[in-house]
Amino acid sequence: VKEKITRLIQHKESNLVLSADFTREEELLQAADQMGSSIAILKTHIDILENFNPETTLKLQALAKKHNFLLFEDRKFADIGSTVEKQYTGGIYKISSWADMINAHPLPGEGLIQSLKNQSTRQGCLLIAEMSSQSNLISADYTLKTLALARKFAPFVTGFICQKRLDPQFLHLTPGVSLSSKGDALGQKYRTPEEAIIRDGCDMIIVGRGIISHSNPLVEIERYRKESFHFFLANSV
Ligand code: 5BU
Repeated sequence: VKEKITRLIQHKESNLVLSADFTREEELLQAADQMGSSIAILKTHIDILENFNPETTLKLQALAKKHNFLLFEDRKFADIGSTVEKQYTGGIYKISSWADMINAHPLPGEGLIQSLKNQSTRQGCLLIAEMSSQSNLISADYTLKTLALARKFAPFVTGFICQKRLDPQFLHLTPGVSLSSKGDALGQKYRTPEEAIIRDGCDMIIVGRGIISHSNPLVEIERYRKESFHFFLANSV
């Protein structure tokens, strides 16, 4: 999955992940169709849709194919392996049937990652090694232990959700990026694409409200794409 993403970034000249945090299916599908050409990955929270239906993910897959992006379901699995297996493959969302990428909090330990790996065919997993929110409970030691788990489960573990580069053999996707805001009222902390990529060494930026809450998302997304791809290239020389 890592090689696939790296090729996609070069091909689309985009290291941008759109966090499509919409609560209506029609808004999610419209954004995916209108902005799909600007992104490498579409990140979903499928369980926040109030009108999810079995066709939603088929339509998302069709748009992913049309615009050549990957689907990353930000489910943040964080339970024992046995429970996670059902959350991943079952329920109404059947995440393993459509998502190209998933993520997990490594807190429960190896059994969780093994369970996700057992149920995956083509998917890659990102481990949450750090968070963007103010006063989160992740310590430097926890991050190091996450790195060790990632090495053990590579290449199924493709990379990290993190705030700074941890190990160049993995992809580093970072949330908490905005060109217009420093944070929100509930502890989210933002830095700019330049800070995230050049200073902190991340490979891909995850942007939600900076784009989708902007008065002109279609213009704004191209601004994020161009800026962040420019910094991506500067990092890789
Ligand atoms: P925003 O609108 O750009 O703030 O959205 C950020 C997204 O990234 C949102 O979907 C969160 O669930 C997600 N996120 C985050 O913001 N910070 C983290 O540390 C992790 C995920 Br992990």
